[in-house]
Amino acid sequence: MDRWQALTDVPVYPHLVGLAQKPFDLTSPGALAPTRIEQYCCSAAGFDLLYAAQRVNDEVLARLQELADQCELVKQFQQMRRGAIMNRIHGFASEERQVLHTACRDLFAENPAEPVATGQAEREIAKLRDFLEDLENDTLTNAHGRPFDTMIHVGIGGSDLGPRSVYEALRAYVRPGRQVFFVSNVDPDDAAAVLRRVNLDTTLVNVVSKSGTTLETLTNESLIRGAFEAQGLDPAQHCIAVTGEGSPMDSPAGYLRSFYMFDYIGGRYSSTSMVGAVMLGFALGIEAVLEFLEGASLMDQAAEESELQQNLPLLLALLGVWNHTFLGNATVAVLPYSQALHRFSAHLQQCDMESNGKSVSRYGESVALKTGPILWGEPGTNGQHAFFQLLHQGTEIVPVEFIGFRHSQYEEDLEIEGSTSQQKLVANLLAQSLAMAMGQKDENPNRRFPGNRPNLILLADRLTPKIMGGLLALYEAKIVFQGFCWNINSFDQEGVQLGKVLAGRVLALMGDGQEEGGADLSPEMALVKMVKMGRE
Ligand code: G6Q
Repeated sequence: MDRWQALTDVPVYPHLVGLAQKPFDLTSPGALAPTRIEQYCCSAAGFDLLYAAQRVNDEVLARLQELADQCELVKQFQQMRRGAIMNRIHGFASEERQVLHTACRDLFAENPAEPVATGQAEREIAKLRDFLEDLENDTLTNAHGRPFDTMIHVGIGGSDLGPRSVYEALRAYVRPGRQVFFVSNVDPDDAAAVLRRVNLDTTLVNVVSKSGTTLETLTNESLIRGAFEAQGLDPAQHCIAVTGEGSPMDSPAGYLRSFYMFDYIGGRYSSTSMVGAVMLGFALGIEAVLEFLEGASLMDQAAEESELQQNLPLLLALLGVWNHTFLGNATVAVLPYSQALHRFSAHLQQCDMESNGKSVSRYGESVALKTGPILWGEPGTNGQHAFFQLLHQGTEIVPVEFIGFRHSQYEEDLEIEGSTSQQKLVANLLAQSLAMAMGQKDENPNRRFPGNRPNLILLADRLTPKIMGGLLALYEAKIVFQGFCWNINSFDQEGVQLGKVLAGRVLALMGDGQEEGGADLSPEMALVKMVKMGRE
């Protein structure tokens, strides 16, 4: 949006503000007519986005298209995929990097958007294929010639949340006899609990850290290496690494095999790089990895469509901007009606809030409007028995993004009282969508449902590796489009630095550390004293 430095300067902005004064009334008779439901549907990469239950009409959609055009959202996405430097704050010190997570999956086109990065991705895939074949044909075994059957994936933040949510989503396809555990927290109980459950003799440890310097990951790696040594096993025979080229972890001595992720891939966007692929390849096999990448690639291509109502990621993004910036809703709930997606909202929490939780524009100026919403969620139907009360009758209006599937993964289902469990699941999703939109009148005020709670449904046939790749890429593109629209840098995370620095200072004081000079205690020391007092 270099022509417009702030969303408020974009010509269509006042028109959208005007339309937001009287948004489409979902509670009016016939509001959810069959024609509207059929018309307000956008399909791409195996997904249907049903958005009739949004507070939009054709006029709002036309203005949102103008917003996309005036902010050049698709053009910026195309530039990003082709290697433009997007991770920057103009005029100030910043990361100044390309943003090329899309290159990791641009393997299926004859002419990749950014051939150099895709070439690097192809080389890593080839290394992964060799590694998996070596495991398969027993070239790579433990010291006693036994095959590895377990992987502990050690990483945190972007090196954990995406891969973990993908593993959980695709557990149904894990190869018999293989299993993966994750260790992320520096809380020693996290590693201890996993170590109790595995047989280290046949376990591979996949240490994942782009920087190779992350406190939690290095601590957990040392702890786990110590556990191998305690059992008389050589950790170097069990550890593999995914790291940045030239990082402190980029050392063949300590690891059986190493895979690279590159500078131009942000941690929270890295699930389709080796950060997710090594774990996924071990668990599911190389073919599933390729399907996963293909699904993501199809969604990236869909995001280059110029028509809003044909571009599923752009539409998802701009409906979110409408709900947040123009209708003023502070949060958004992503509610998958799929138990397998139980960690997906946790991944999105990071991907969305670390990307778009920003207060300065790409020009270093304070933003005039709110940027990223608070994103949260849990699977349905469980959530219905928990926080849905607030969604239906609370004073805070929460736009909802439902995710559902026509078929279950395992297809182990039974008809009970005339319907299968999958039918019950999907029926509940549809019912919740309608109840939130249409509401209900009642003489008893406590039984009234105000309705007009915007929601949408993302629907696919079945949660497969390909669909999971598409879902991941869909939300990545949504986040990127929204960041472009708010004209913020969605690719850095300066906001996590201060806490890290203070933690280092506090940690030094937690030992026998003394404060230098000054009669007054610092807040850090005062707090440390409070913690220590509890132990005396
Ligand atoms: C993500 C962030 C952050 C990062 C972790 C782990 O976008 O940069 O969550 O992924 O701090 O970093 P390493 O992979 O370098 O250990």
